[in-house]
Amino acid sequence: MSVMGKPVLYSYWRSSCSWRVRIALNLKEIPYDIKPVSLVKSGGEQHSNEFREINPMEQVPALHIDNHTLIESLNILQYLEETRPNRPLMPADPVKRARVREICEVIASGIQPLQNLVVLIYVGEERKKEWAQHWITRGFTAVEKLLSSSAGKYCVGDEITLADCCLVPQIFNARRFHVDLRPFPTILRVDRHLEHHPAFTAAHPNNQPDCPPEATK
Ligand code: GSH
Repeated sequence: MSVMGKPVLYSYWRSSCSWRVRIALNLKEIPYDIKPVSLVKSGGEQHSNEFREINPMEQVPALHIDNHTLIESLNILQYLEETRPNRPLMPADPVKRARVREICEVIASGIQPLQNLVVLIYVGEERKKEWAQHWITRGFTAVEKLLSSSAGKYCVGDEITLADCCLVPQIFNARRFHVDLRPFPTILRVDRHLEHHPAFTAAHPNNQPDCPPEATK
């Protein structure tokens, strides 16, 4: 029988996709080690030959778990849910499950990829802020509408789900790009309920081992 060590998360402190997985690992109380991958050092360690073997998309996160290395944050979240069903992060009701996946998809397919580092580099320094603001605002307009009928205390009802794991890091990115969040009261309400939750704060970029000290000032 093979010995399975602690899961290892390839993560970057400010990566919203890594943060999604950190939150889920924390909520499910799965101890893990972090292997930082700097997205900026030497042109980005995600582009190294070594890391390309781990993730051919040259992106974080990747999670080494149960003797396998998994990529794609939503896939990783789903795997954790299927293999560690304690502290469920998906509702039992099929319609609510669909609502959770809907919110995850809008964020993970409709917002985050458009403001990812590799895209912003392509868009260029001059336009990147306006570009990110445009796409985040457009996506958050949809998320706000979805939450207006699904949210209780959290994105879907009153239990924390995978949708919350995706939303909170995306709000952080919105603030980073100075998006006006006033038109999104439900998003802000859910954020207020989660910002001091220990699983979310432990996963926050400022609390990561690779967070540069100047970022927390
Ligand atoms: N669909 C992927 C997932 O959900 O895991 C996206 C991963 C992704 O975009 N990761 C970003 C990244 O590694 C950080 S949040 N970017 C590196 C780059 O743009 O060069």
